[in-house]
Amino acid sequence: QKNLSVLSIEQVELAKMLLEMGQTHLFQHWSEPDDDDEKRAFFDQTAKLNSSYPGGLSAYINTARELLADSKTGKNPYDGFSPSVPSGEVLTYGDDTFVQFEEAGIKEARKAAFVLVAGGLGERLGYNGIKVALPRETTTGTCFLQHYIESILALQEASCSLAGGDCQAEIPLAIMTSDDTHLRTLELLEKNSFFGMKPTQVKLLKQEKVACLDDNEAHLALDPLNKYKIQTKPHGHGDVHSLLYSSGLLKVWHDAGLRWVLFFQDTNGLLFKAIPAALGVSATKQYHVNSLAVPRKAKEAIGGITKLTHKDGRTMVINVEYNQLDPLLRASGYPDGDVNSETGYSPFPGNINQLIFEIGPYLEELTKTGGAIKEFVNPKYKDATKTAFKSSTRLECMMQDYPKTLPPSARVGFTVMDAWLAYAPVKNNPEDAAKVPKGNPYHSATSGEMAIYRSHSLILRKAGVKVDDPVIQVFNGQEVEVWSRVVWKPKWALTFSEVKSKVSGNCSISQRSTMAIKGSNIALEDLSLDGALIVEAVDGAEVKVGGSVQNKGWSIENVDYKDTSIPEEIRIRGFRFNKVEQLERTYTEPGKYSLTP
Ligand code: UGB
Repeated sequence: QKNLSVLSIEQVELAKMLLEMGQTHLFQHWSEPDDDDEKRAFFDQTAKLNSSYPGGLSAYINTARELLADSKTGKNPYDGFSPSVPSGEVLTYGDDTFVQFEEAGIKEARKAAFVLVAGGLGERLGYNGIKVALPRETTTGTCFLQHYIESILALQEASCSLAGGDCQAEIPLAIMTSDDTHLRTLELLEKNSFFGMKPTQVKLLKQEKVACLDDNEAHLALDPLNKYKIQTKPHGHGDVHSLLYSSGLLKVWHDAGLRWVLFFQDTNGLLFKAIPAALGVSATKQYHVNSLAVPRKAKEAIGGITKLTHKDGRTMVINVEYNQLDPLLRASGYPDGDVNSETGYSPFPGNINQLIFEIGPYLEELTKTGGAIKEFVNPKYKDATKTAFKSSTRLECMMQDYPKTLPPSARVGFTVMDAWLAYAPVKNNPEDAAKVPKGNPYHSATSGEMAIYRSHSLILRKAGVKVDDPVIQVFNGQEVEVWSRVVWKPKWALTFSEVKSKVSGNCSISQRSTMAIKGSNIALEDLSLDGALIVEAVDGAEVKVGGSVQNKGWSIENVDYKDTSIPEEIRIRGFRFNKVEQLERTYTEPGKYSLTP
């Protein structure tokens, strides 16, 4: 009572709620003559935990009790549902349908907003910095965030010029950060002038952590180092929905006439190759929800898109997370669980967590739910009695679970594209990547970068360029295909039609070559490249590149991830370039140029 007398009315209410919710233990030591500041800090923290969770802490504790009870009895979250393989839109890169979807997507892009979820620290990768600051590839050294922003700006420009060039669209970008990533993300943006985006175009939304739970009764855990602080842990990427709603940003976008919101993750360097066509599918099929997927290898750490049919007839098409797919299949008459079919892939398409929602229905749904989505709990029990935890746990949620609460009338679809085109995440550290079963993707910094080169090489091949076959090399214990190191800025080409329009005659690129195109009006005509070629041009400079370019080029050196004399972002790849010789040209003034050696 003595302590409560110094509290505000709101704080007293909060304390009462906690006591009613069986959290008396939080106050047991409060009669000790500790500093009042610590007690005030406790209430500041509790008020924040209360306000940042839809329904407040009491809702959190109630849900936790239910989910912990289900977990204790071993209740299967998919009880009553049986899985089957859903049918979706399967695209083939470069065919007529694909090209039409890309065109439709570019047209729609000026009505889109992008949301990058970047609150995770990437424990599996073990990198010390924020993941969006990692180079997407080391030929140009462009980091993920720069590449994402440049892609959005290129989409904006392409979409506006398709609309006749008179549109003022500024595609907004929201970035969900957390205490682990917020300051460093802001610093990266500010240091680099937002990579060319207007600062007002970018909004950072910081997710808060949630309270930890000590036991099956959902007693909130106190921080082991501070008895006036509740221990907290990340709640997962699903927070993005409640943040977009509670910040009012979604409504602002809706009121501004935007139609689509596109969610994406921190380290997929290929993603924007898939965006135009996927957005085209959403617009053409009028999907409320469209998930992007790629063929999935059994046991690959990406969720499987699954059709779930309930005994009562309900059906939904939803991601089943990678750790749940195998037990679900085994429990539903597939005794082998998560295995490849005769195609060499899992029959369930792999979720790459690139989601496209139509804003109208999305905002309508969030107005009902406040952005709360289905959560789960994953306690590590001390023993089989499941009465005590090894360490505190918390509720978690995933952004792709959003459709779980939608009515059957919602149009929920998915779009499958080739993994070489759409998916190259950087998630695993070198040691773990090297242990990935042969034939499954490594999802490492090594494979992530090599996938960029493969994708660009394959796209050029489809556009008629003769690109040599790759060679196989081993870096950090991972066997990868090494294609010609071809990269281009998003403004050079976003779609297949754009690539084709910039390549003509007989072009060829040898395997040992490097080519970086940094400018929008650079055309390749009868180019034969055997070495390294770097061309940069300002907007307004039109450059024709052709003839035989031959030089010593850039060689690839192995580096060991354990060699701490090498910067972390390089050594986690297992290789670096030795820039022996290159033809490099930079055009800084508008005009017409021809580059022939
Ligand atoms: N993230 C946050 O912003 N906040 C958080 O609290 C946690 C994460 P992971 P995960 O496509 O490769 C997902 O850890 O969760 C951000 C899908 O669930 O990289 O293991 C974080 O910064 C899975 O179905 O991935 O697996 C990052 O940008 C599959 O699709 C993003 O959330 C898989 O991704 C993902 O976090 C995949």
